[in-house]
Amino acid sequence: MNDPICAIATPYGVGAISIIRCSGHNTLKLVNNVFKGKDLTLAKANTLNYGYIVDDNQTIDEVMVSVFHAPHCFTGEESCEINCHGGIYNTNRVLECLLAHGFKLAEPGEFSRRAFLNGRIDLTQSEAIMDVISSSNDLALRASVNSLRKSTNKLVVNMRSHLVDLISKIEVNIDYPEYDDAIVMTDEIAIPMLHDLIDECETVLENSKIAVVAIHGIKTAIVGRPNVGKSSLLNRLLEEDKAIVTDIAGTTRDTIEGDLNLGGVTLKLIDTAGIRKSDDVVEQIGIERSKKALEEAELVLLLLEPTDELKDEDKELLKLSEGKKRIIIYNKADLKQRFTPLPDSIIISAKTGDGVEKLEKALIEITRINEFNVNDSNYLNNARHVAKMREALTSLKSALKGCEDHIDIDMIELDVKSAWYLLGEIIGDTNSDTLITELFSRFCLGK
Ligand SMILES: Nc1nc2c(ncn2[C@@H]2O[C@H](COP(=O)(O)OP(=O)(O)OP(=O)(O)O)[C@@H](O)[C@H]2O)c(=O)[nH]1
Ligand SMILES: [Mg+2]
Repeated sequence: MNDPICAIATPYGVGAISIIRCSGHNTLKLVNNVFKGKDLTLAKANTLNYGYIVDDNQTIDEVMVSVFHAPHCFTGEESCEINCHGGIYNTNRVLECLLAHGFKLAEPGEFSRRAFLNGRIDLTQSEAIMDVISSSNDLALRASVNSLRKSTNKLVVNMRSHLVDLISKIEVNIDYPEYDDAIVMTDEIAIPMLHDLIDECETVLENSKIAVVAIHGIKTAIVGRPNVGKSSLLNRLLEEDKAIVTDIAGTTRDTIEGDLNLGGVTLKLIDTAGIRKSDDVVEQIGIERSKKALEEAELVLLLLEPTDELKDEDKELLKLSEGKKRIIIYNKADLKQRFTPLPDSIIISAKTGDGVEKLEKALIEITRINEFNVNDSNYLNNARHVAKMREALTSLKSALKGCEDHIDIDMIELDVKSAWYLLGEIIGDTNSDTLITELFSRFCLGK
């Protein structure tokens, strides 16, 4: 498992320096065999050592080698990083030299996997490393760094600890029935605890929805009949002439996207082709794309004209967007027609900008972005974690239903344990020994 491995850790290309990472059994001895300079096997931990990589008496590169001793380094193994000059050829030559002298080429993610297997980081932290790398805005970065600093781990460990409390109470009751009547046990102990756990899971999942929106942006489709001013609204919100605007109905044929930063959060706006019956093949394809954009959208901006009369297409769009987060907008308010707007709608003029500020406020409100505090640590920002938490919630609900239906407590315990395992999968801890150790640590002395 801890065979010596190495890999180039910097991007492929020419730069100031490139780094080759080495880790595993005998790493320092093996590197020392091709290193001319100080004896690396005697070098102190966390030192930088100047020298040359030499292969068959040929000097390949002038390098600095940082030396780390187990377990106080990323992988938890003896390891080093060779800082080469940042060229492609010389770096590859150093790598080849290491491969010829006892190292294996590391697989993708193998350093992090070893860090995880050696207990240096948990699964959420290894995923956070990837999330940090792929962050594209400040919130995403801060949320990933929080997770790197174990915020997700703490959240999950805390919930699991409540689950262990419940499991231990059930087990004690099975072995030493404090309550002769199992129904009393479930009604007085299990049901209130399960309610608390379910509430906690639901709160975290609800916060996670807001977090995901805040971090990754919300897909927002602008839909409506041709000519209602969808492209004008896109341009107005983005403050640029992104989409073509004309008074010809059917101007927009394909979806047009643009990111709107609102209060530090991204709305991924999608302008769509106007919905109507059309014989034009290109327009028909555009309309299909509009419907798809609407279907996939997390938020819909449905544009109407300022009149009482709803056309069939308007009715169709109102129906298609029902149940979704949506804002109904009457555009062209500057034309000042008398009409009775639908409830909770917003009246604007994309042309003059009137009402657009109100619309922006409504956008922030509907996404509840302003409720999200990246430092709160009561959310999950990784899709896998959210999926596992959802599964755990299903198990907890099943346990609660079991209690309410007065089924055998052993069966209820299975569901509670399943929730414990599922949450464990978030942090990469599904070892039943851990449950046993934790369980017994809660029993009183002598029992
Ligand atoms: N008076 C007035 N005209 C507007 C307003 N918004 C858009 N228009 C005009 O309405 C026409 C259509 O605007 P677009 O933004 O192209 O409409 P659209 O919904 O994107 O149309 P399609 O792409 O054909 O579906 C243009 O002539 C715009 O100048 C507004 O608030 N007031
Ligand atoms: Mg348009």
